Amino acid sequence: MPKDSVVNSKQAASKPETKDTKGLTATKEADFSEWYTQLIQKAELIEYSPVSGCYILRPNAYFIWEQVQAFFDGLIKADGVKNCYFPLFIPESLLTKEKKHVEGFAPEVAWVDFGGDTKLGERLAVRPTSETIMYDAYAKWIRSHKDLPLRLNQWNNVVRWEFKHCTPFLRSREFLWQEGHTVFATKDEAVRENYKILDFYEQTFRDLYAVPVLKGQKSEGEKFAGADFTLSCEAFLPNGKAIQGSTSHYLGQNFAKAFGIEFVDEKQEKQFAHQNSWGLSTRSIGVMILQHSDDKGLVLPPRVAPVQVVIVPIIFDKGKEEVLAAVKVARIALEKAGLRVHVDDRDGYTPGWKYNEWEVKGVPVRIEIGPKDVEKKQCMVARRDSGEKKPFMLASLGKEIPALLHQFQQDLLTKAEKHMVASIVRVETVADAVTHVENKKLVLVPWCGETSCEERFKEKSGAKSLNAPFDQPALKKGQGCFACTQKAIRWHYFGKSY
Ligand code: 87F
Repeated sequence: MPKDSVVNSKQAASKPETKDTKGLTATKEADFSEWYTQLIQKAELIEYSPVSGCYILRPNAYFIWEQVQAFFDGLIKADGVKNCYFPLFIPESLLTKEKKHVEGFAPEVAWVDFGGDTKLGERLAVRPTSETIMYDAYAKWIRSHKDLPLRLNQWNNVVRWEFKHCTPFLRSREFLWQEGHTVFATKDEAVRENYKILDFYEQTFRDLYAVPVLKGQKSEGEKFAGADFTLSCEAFLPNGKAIQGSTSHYLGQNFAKAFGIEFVDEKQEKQFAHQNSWGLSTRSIGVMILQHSDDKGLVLPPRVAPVQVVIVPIIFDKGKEEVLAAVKVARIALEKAGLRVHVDDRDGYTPGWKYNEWEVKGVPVRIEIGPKDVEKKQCMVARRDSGEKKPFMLASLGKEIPALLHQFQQDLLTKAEKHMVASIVRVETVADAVTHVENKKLVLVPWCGETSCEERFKEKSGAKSLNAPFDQPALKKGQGCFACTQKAIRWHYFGKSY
């Protein structure tokens, strides 16, 4: 701090430098879980609520979700999907109509038994997902091939009463998501949509969150029980763990048969429809946090950051007016360039204290403007990701900061991509796979596809199957499964995961 600062040092010190205001005390490396807990609270993303496993999304978190909503919503609407809203409550008889899909999930369903003191005639499930209530209506709406395709989406909340340990964003008892439910006359159309939606998810992860994903097909053991097949986007985090980002299911005719979704085709013959369902949830925010953040706190990709640029005036008695005038000009130029700007001109906080705060909150770019800078018609610009600090000319901020943010977004993605690519190891035996998984790698193995191999490998390594990449390397002639004596049918990713 320069000596002639007018920020009263006593005043600054009197601001409680308690746990609430300082940076993080835990590191990502040494105590990952404490680091995450501190980060999400100090970045003002999350507040804990009186209900265990249910979290408050504060404006900083909700803003991110709004960007994702706007982006993904734009993609699906341009593709012809329409939004709608179905009720939160699902009668028990409806939820259990397609037995296979709820079997494993039944313990997680939350129920309403009473309205006031009056016991309900039939208890109501709090929606854990909307297949059943939507398909009950679809059966009424769909009569002819002319009613198809039917492609609806909902942005809503769902409840799954988790008994495992909950973690904000990653696993909570209530979360926000979109659920798309589409119906087609033919398998071909449904499957094509299914892959396309997965591309939209990949785009959302890459372009907004700067998170690269591995696209592929889930194993029989890991797919949604109600589906013929499940596609997924899997992210790979710096701690060596993979995490499922989103899924897209081809439901075949399974639900159509259970709910009577039939149509008369062009030849006047009755057919069961082909369906998809697909979802992306607020869990994706957790994936982004874990991908980019560091020991100083949150690192936000500019495209989702509530504040993209923070300007901190450095005020001394001398030159105060000039600094404030330069700050104002800079702010207007940046806002004109379409950026989300905040000027931190609070009294009584030292610049350093302010820097810490905005670093914890993940603001991508900080601009410092002091009297010496103004004299030189410049300012200092600091990047949140690399910590790099450089002088910029004040007059060119409106052009250069947008370019810097663009580069910032790109650099986050490139860094994550490099890490992901460098972490993928192709191996052919369980022994090699175990070694690499222990070294925080993702293994690509030739697999026969049997669930027993998956389970055995999990016991040895703690790693689960993630997905089988669409881009399959050629299997050697007679290539055996990595875990048994049978022939391999495909290459599949395995890794430790959330
Ligand atoms: C919990 C309770 C009851 C997941 C549940 O992935 C039912 C379920 O069906 C359940 N948890 N699921 C699977 C959800 C499948 C599917 N739904 C639409 C998605 C994407 C969006």
